[in-house]
Amino acid sequence: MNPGIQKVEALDAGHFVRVEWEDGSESRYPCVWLRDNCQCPHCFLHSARARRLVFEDLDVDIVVKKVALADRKKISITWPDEHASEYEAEWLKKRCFSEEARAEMREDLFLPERQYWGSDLQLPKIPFEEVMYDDESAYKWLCTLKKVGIVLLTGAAARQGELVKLGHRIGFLRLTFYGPTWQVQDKADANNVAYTTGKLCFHTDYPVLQHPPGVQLLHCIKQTASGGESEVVDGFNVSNKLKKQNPQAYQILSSTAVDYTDVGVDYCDFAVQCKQNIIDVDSRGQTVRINYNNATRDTVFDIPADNVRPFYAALKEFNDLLNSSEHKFAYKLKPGDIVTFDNWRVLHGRQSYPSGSEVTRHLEGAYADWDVVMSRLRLLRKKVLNRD
Ligand code: OGA
Ligand code: NM2
Ligand code: ZN
Ligand code: ZN
Repeated sequence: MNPGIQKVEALDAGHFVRVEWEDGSESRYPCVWLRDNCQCPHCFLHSARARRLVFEDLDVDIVVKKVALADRKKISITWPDEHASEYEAEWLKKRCFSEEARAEMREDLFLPERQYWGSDLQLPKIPFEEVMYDDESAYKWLCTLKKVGIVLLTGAAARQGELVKLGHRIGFLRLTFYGPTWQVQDKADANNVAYTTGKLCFHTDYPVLQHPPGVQLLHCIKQTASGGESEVVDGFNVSNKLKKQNPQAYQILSSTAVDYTDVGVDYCDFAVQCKQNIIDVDSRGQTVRINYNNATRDTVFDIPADNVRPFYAALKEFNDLLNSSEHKFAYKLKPGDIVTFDNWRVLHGRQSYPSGSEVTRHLEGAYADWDVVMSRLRLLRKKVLNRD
């Protein structure tokens, strides 16, 4: 179990509180943070689990007047204005500022662990029914989706409507200009290249949106006899490879804002424009999102003329790596299959298939946001592991 508190004292002229735990370890808490996070009903609205204290009322130079051990599971602090705060041992332990404790909390909240893959991918599969009715299976689905980036759900009915059910299971789907769900099939006067029988080279969906959908769901309702095979590639894995193999190309793709455009009519009329780096990197240098759809890359290209050729050379390097047999994984969807994948990480494509007067291939698609998916994952974890 969690250790109790052995000793508590003020340090640095009252700017810090030091807690000594029963296992001999220690934690240091800045007093401004302690005051800011007073859990009394004046300072904290427990029904909303949110701070009531307004920032204007926080003295950022505050020091403790008195700190004491209430019992081994609680400390109490008296502030200069006589306001009294209490903090529980377990609550404090979780919020310890040490590097290790923060890393542990970070992993718990965000599940940053990644399993990179290439052509060796063992495509994770879970029955659709299980995910719908069993919390453990649903938890497994979302954990794997986060860690590996792709999960195939099998055995759904081969008719429209299964994705709406899956959306309710998560919370809600992401509405876009293509509708709450959308039908991937050959269409006359297609408003998107996806709605033809043509080949789709590796892409992420919807980089023309400022916040592209985090998760994509594709449900196979009808599959053509020849052609129409699917391909996926781990964009984070390939981006790491590019960085090693050609730092210059990586630098260009992670710093050049590419124009994207999408104009047309579907759910309603639209004229969308956005600038995105093809490789988005966070402050620590980790690739966090791929924004690449060659079809919607604008003819307008708002960079100096002399930078254009180097950009194309860099994109060619990346595109070649995506398509190398070492990196890509091919499969063919069957009616009743639902492929779910991280649209910020996994690039997907399909082979062309014969066109004709009849519809020989039909997928229903939908999007969800990572905020919604991660929220459901945390709630399922709590239920399944029976913890807070
Ligand atoms: C799409 C897409 C894949 C397929 O509609 O954006 O990538 O197999 N479709 O048709
Ligand atoms: N669809 C499949 O970026 C894109 O245009 C991806 C989106 C039409 C909803 C395709
Ligand atoms: Zn208070
Ligand atoms: Zn797509």
